[in-house]
Amino acid sequence: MFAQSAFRTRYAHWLSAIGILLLLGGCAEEPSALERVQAEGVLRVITRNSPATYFQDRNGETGFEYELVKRFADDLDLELQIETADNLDELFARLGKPGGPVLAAAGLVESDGRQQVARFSTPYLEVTPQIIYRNGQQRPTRPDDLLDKRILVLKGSSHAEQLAALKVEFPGLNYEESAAVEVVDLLRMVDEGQIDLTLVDSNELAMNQVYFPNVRVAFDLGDSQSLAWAVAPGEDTSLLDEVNAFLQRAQQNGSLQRLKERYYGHVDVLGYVGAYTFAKHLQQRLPRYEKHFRQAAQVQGLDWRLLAAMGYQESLWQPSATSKTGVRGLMMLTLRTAQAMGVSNRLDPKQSIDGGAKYIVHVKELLPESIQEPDRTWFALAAYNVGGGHLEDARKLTEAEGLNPDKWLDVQKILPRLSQKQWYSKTRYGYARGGEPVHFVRNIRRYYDILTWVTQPQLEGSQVAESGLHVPGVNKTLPQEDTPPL
Ligand code: BLG
Repeated sequence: MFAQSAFRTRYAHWLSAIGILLLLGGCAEEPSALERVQAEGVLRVITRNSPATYFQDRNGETGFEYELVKRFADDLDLELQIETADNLDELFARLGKPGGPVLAAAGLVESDGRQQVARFSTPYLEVTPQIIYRNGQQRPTRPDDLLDKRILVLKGSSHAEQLAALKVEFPGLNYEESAAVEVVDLLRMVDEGQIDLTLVDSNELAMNQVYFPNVRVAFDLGDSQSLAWAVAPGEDTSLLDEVNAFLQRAQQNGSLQRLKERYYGHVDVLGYVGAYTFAKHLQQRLPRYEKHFRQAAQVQGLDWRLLAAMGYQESLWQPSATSKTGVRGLMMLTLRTAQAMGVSNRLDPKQSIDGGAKYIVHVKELLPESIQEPDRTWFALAAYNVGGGHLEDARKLTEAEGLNPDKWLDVQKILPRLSQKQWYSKTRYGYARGGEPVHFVRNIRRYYDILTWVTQPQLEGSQVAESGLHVPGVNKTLPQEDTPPL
């Protein structure tokens, strides 16, 4: 099937290529940028390798820019080829070179200095440049507080341009630019006290706050700015017009908004305090249990990061956690579940993790065949939390509403009804705190995404060791030995 559609696609491209040649022969006009891309059947895009743009995760290539540009390529029936530049100067230098990338999708601010090197699309995201400092240091609140500080920004960035403009007003301002780092490195350097301050865009911070417990926003430097895609400068606007039409469609059909929520919504979901608390626990608690998560996941055929995400949601990775209802341990097993899974001591973290892993596989196997992945995993999590009986009740109510009982998006809308008498009185298993599994699944999915980003090999700067948690862009392994509890 794939081969057939690939054949058709390629065939179509040849036809359009022949069409263009005929056109050329007919009127000797140069094909437009868009026609050239269509004739070749390939969209070459240049980006940066960072969590906010493009990286590899458990499912392959991903990232905000990647997903958006992939939709654009799909809309035009083109194959997408991504290249990455080591720094921004290189990115602009390569854009539009013969045989090179025709489009840059890399979280680029449309700044004055860049008008010479590129033409920008309509904006797809508004961001605010933010001065970042280290928690515990005196918080700068205005531009004069930046004097006599060690400030580092990306070479060739809009932030370097902003600081250059500020230096005209405050000649005592000093800052450095580096082409050897990415935004994650800048944030890490602030986090670890190697530099005093940096300047990054609000979306980059939102995405990375969960890795760096000590970084804080000092103040916004100037007004919000627009991120846009870029093509090479010149008269030909054919590709840019197509890009703009696509961005407008993505805006109107809500797909752009959904993408923004997925990538930049952590802080909205976790809150600022939640985001840096998670970062702290990632460094101080997870290393103690990572080995157990990996082992249990291997035995049960699961992704260890999903188990770790469950453990964070259940207990914030605390083995002695106890709920009001007497559920206990790192994976919060009820006494009944613990007994059924052969767990003799729920407070033993290894036993708890092994029991939790076994139980999630067990409840997943009991789900109807009609529920497919990835929904199947989300349903299994809900059953882990609220029980299979109540989940089945919610699925029946979902069906009665004309919604799809095999889709998590639909069932999660109905689950909260299990705590309202008018609804639960009609069900087999009766009352349940139906809102709880909805939060449970939403949070775990969020933690799972974050853990996936944190542990991706590509951003680690060094070869990944089989165990040991890495922070993206950081050439270090966090300690495995016990650290004092918070
Ligand atoms: C779950 C059990 C399910 C059980 C449901 O409760 O515990 N899961 C585990 O033990 C892993 O087996 O389903 S049943 O066997 O079909 O009845 C329903 O009873 C645990 C949940 C309960 C929840 N945490 C794991 O997610 C919990 O502790 N909720 C109370 C929070 S508090 O009291 O408000 O703090």
